[in-house]
Amino acid sequence: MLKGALIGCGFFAINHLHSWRDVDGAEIIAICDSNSERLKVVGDQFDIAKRYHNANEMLIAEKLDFVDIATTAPSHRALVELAASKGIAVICQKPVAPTLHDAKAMVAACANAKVPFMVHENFRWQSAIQKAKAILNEGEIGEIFWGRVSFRSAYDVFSGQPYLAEGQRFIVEDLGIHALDVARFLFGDALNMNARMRRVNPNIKGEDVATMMLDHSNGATSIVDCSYASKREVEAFPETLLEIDGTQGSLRLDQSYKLTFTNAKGTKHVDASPPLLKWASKPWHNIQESVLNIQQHWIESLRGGTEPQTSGRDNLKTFALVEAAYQSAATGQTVQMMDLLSS
Ligand code: NAD
Ligand code: 89Y
Repeated sequence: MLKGALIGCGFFAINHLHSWRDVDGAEIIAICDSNSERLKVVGDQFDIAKRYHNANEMLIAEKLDFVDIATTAPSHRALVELAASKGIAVICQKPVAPTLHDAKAMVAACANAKVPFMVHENFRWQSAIQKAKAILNEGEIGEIFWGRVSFRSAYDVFSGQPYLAEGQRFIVEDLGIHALDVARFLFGDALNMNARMRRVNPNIKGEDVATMMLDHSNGATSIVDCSYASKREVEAFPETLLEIDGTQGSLRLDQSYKLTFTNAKGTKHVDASPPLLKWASKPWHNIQESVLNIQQHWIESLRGGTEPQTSGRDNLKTFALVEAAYQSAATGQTVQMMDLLSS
């Protein structure tokens, strides 16, 4: 059993802790939160006796194989660098940092300390997205030339995560980041970014609508669009929808996890509904199962000595797309990814 500790016992960490109970080969032996109330509520709920207010004290006192950081972005760099300084493998929630500069420093700190580092970028681990990827890998629709990754909702995310209403940046940094990672997962790395953004909800500070266009290095073009201002007949939260066209056919992931692909052999319909884990609740269950999947992947990567799919190094390419989207929206210009990644 690999022994881990969790830092940050807030809203989303509950999903981490439920998942850690289900992951094969790992257990959480200690938790840390600077907020005493959260420490007590979560420690009691998950029956974890070792509780710390200070991450440094916890990392000194406990013998750990890894640490799982589930705080919000402003604290990520200091906590990841702390883990690296102690030689402890580290997972960090998205967005990895407030700036690309910080993200690069975190990746460098872990590389210098030879510490495995994964960003908890979980949407690609949703079973519907995995099923779509498997169909593409089997060559069912040929070579992809166009794709769309879309997340449009009017779900109230602010009651559970009030900080989302406060930042100058909102939907691309918080949610679009997942859709951009899914685009990279399905269509490959991006060469450039064009983005347009706006705020519709007057009660928040950041943008809640974004439309992004990417050229991928294999020649495909994609649209990644997200909105928290889209009132639909049936609320879609938190489903990521896909439209993909290839030289031999097409694939669609429509609302209610309806996956369809068409090629010369005809059309196939697949129910890509996620499992409802025993601790999960709708509509969050597709996100919740992806937390279990990514945490299991982390343990397998640690055990096998392999780089996790969304390692810090890999995630720089997703996070740079976020930065590029804000730059492009602010200037109206195309942003070349090479310029951001090499600077
Ligand atoms: P939250 O504010 O509810 O919880 C954060 C907790 O961290 C708080 O209890 C706070 O007291 C604690 N904390 C902050 N700094 C600390 C420090 N230095 N040491 C110890 N404790 C500290 O936030 P949340 O909504 O749970 O979000 C946490 C992260 O999870 C964010 O980065 C968010 O973007 C991410 N998130 C990811 C997903 C996903 O699907 N991957 C979904 C929701 C949220
Ligand atoms: O924080 C966000 C995330 O990562 O997934 C959905 C969310 O909770 C709200 O946009």
